[in-house]
Amino acid sequence: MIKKRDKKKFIRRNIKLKNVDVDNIESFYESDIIEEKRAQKKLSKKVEISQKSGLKLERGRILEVRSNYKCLVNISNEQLICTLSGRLKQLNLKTRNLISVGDFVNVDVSDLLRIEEILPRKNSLSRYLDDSLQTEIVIAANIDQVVITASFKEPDLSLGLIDRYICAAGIFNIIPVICINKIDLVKSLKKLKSECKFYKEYKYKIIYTSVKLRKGIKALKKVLINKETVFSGHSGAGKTSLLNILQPDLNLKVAEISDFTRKGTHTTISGKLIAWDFGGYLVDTPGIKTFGLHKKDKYLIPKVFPGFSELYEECKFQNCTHTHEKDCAIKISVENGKYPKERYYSYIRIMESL
Ligand SMILES: Nc1nc2c(ncn2[C@@H]2O[C@H](COP(=O)(O)OP(=O)(O)OP(=O)(O)O)[C@@H](O)[C@H]2O)c(=O)[nH]1
Ligand SMILES: [Mg+2]
Ligand SMILES: [Zn+2]
Repeated sequence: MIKKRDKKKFIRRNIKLKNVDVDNIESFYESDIIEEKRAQKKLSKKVEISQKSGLKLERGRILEVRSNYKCLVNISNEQLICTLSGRLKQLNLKTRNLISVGDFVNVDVSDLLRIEEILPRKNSLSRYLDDSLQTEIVIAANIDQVVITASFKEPDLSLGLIDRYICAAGIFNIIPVICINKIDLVKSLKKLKSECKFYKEYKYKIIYTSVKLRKGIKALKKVLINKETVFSGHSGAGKTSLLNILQPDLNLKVAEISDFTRKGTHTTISGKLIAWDFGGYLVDTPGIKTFGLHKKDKYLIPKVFPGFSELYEECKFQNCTHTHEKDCAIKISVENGKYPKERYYSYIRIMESL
């Protein structure tokens, strides 16, 4: 049953929706963003450390979130288990994602190791659940790039998922790198490359690898040097296997062949930040089923969807959604075969899901 108060809110929002005229759709999204920013400001105020006396604060970085209140933190090159302060613990329980692997924190080292403050993030790679609140799941914070790890088979390649990651990378200002693993299971590599040629044509970095045959590993390593990279993708695609081969002493746990199911076995259960011995950092993460984008970012998708950034400025309308508008450069490109239909349909599916 809808509570009376919620019901009122719902009706008010509906009225607002009715008043939006289509040409002015951006201002509607803007009001959402202002709301969101206000909420964030409120939260960061709460997170701000109170000037308690006697604290001895040291800067650290979260290597792993082990539970709702325990984290492995790097402080001056030492790996230490720290707990969240009572105040942060409460907030973390509410938001479920207050703290993430990659976060910079201030830890009180005067007595017990307590995380007192979470510093503002440069960025984060986040996905959102399909619930009514679209709960945010932070995959990693403060990173340079994401290796979108897919496999040709076991589990099957999903270009739709790659499109979603590229959209998120555009929204969060992260460099996307596509890695298609398990090419030892491919009958014709030529055919696979032709199926994915779109990404190369639109200047995305795409690397084909096989852990089994040790193929493509050098090319992958080249893009990782001196960067902070999160590996994300379906469970079972081979994220951890790739990391182990890139740096053999990592000895991270990978799925046993006998465990294998088509959907993966979720072998990695928490995100881990680790230093490469060749410079830079990696974050290994648990596999995901789907990558949900947030409604509030819907207005950005027409600009960041793969291949659109080079085209959308030629659309007649500045806020073109590339669906019903006249003189849309993207629809024209689809019609004359310059932009692939399959990717356009993938775009439509994303827009409809929001
Ligand atoms: N044939 C083949 N199998 C591979 C390759 N890379 C990894 N695998 C196998 O795929 C399975 C899953 O590998 P993981 O590295 O655990 O996959 P993951 O992406 O880390 O999975 P999660 O931790 O569950 O998200 C394991 O049985 C690996 O041995 C490859 O290049 N070729
Ligand atoms: Mg793994
Ligand atoms: Zn358009």
